[in-house]
Amino acid sequence: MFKLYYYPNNASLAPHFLLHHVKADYELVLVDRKLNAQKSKAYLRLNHSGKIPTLVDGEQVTCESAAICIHIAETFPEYELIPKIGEATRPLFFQWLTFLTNTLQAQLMVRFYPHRNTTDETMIASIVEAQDKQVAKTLLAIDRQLENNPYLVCEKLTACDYFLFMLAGWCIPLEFEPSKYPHLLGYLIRLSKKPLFKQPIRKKASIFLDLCTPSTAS
Ligand SMILES: N[C@@H](CCC(=O)N[C@@H](CS)C(=O)NCC(=O)O)C(=O)O
Repeated sequence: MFKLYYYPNNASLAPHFLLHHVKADYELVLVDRKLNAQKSKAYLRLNHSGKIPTLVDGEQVTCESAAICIHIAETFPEYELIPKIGEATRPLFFQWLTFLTNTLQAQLMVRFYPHRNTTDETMIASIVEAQDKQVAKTLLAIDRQLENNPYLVCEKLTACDYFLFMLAGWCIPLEFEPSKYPHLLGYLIRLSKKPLFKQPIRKKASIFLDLCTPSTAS
């Protein structure tokens, strides 16, 4: 039995999708951010950074959303959510998952928590403005990849798609201008129609979809 320490629409969402996809036996444990539970002594023993998510798999404790996704995908190889060793798409899988977590996720963290990146209050608006531009460039790179590929890693749905779906949801409050990213938007709409992206997880995590109306699809 897996235990996923989560908070709705946080970085726990991609692992949550994957656990659901592979029909794992899992339990969700709420880490209540409203009570700052991610910094409680008990949680810090599991996750030294005090960040959500954490996955407990027997004696194995894994932190970092991308690492958790890899662990789940590799534990259930029959679902082919990660290419096998030797497959040409495997390096691409790592390329895109790393890009998502190191670039898009990291940029979004600065965008949403600008005060953590300066000691000068007067700089906050400028950080937000600059970061919006960085996020836009990153989304454009993803949009280009999706121009000729149905999924981020070419032909097949992988853990990367769940990760991107999660991060795309975080972009909604930003100026996520759909016409700038027609391929990304078309892809999100296609994913949203898949049963696995629907209830109960999508609703519970308040994933975006509203933005992805068919009229804006490419
Ligand atoms: N690199 C980590 C980052 C996780 C992260 O930033 N989690 C946020 C929620 S999305 C969090 O726990 N924030 C609470 C805090 O910073 O105190 C991962 O991907 O797992």
